Amino acid sequence: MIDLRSDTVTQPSEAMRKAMAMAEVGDDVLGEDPTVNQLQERIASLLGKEAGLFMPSGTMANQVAIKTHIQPGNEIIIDKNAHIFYYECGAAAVISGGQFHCLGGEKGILTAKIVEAAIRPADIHQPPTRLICLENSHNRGGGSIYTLENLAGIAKLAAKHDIRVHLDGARLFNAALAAKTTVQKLARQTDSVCVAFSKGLGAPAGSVLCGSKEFIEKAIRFRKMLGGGMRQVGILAAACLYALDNNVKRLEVDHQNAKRSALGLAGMEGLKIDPEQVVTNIVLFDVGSIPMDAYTFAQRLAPAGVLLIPFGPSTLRAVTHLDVTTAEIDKTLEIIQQFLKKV
Ligand code: TLP
Repeated sequence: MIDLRSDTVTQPSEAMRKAMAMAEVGDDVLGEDPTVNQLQERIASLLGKEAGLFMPSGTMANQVAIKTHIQPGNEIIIDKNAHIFYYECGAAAVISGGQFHCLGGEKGILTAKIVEAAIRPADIHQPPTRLICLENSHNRGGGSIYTLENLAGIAKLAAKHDIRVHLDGARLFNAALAAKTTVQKLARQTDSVCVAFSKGLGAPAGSVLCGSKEFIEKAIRFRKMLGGGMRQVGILAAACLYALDNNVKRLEVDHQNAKRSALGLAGMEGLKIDPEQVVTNIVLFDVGSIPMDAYTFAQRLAPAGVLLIPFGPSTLRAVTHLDVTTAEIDKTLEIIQQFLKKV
């Protein structure tokens, strides 16, 4: 089975499992897990932040960040397709009492100009804008990315209005690679940032939230409140450290495979995709002119050996990752071509 539903489906390799088994551990709620501490310090320094905090998931990292940044009734500027708004169960409303001000970025990417128009004036009738949440790369935007200049423009605007910026960098390493910059340059534009290890980097779980020392000291309490305080969790942190050492550089292969599949799909009758737009490891394509919705397409394709995820009524998503080879991408294209002949 060629599983392109997400880069979250990757299996920990033998070597990663060995690193996990050998990890030195301690009680992380007491701050005594040496492997977790090593990971937190390493990521914070890599991202140019003062401190880092290990999280069980990207969702918790985002939600703890929001809780740490805002007060109930505050407004959060966000793209309407951002993971935080679209896929996190309304958590910011439940946990932080935040109100979203949703904007429509181009492929999910906001600009200072779009954001500026949404910042609330000092008017007692209106909710104060306190936070801007950005996503890089942007999942529902098809792996689209922020240029460093664009991020810097938003950061400058936010600082002028005393608004914080949080970056959902679940796929920040992919974004930096595609933007030909470093994760540090991107992260430096924001007050807080989280990166995930359970996506393209291939670890079974784990995200790290980074920010100032003061921010992380506050965030630890919220992580505990939400049940994210874990004990001998160096076992997971060891997988993340292994991923950092071994799986960052190879993301290039995933990007090449994504481009290869986009080019292949673009040549197939009935499918709509612009390969130029595919810059990281996420491929979105449209089945618009085929008499079948995306859900049925994915369901009927599965028995032929390819798993995709429906991402809208006529949109499907394929994500490349370390458990899919270039040969399997070619096989996928063959299978889809055959499938299209039959429908
Ligand atoms: N994304 C998952 C699904 O939830 C859609 C996927 O398959 O892509 N931020 C971004 C940008 C994400 O894509 C995800 C997961 C998260 C946060 C949440 O991470 P987890 O699953 O660790 O809570």
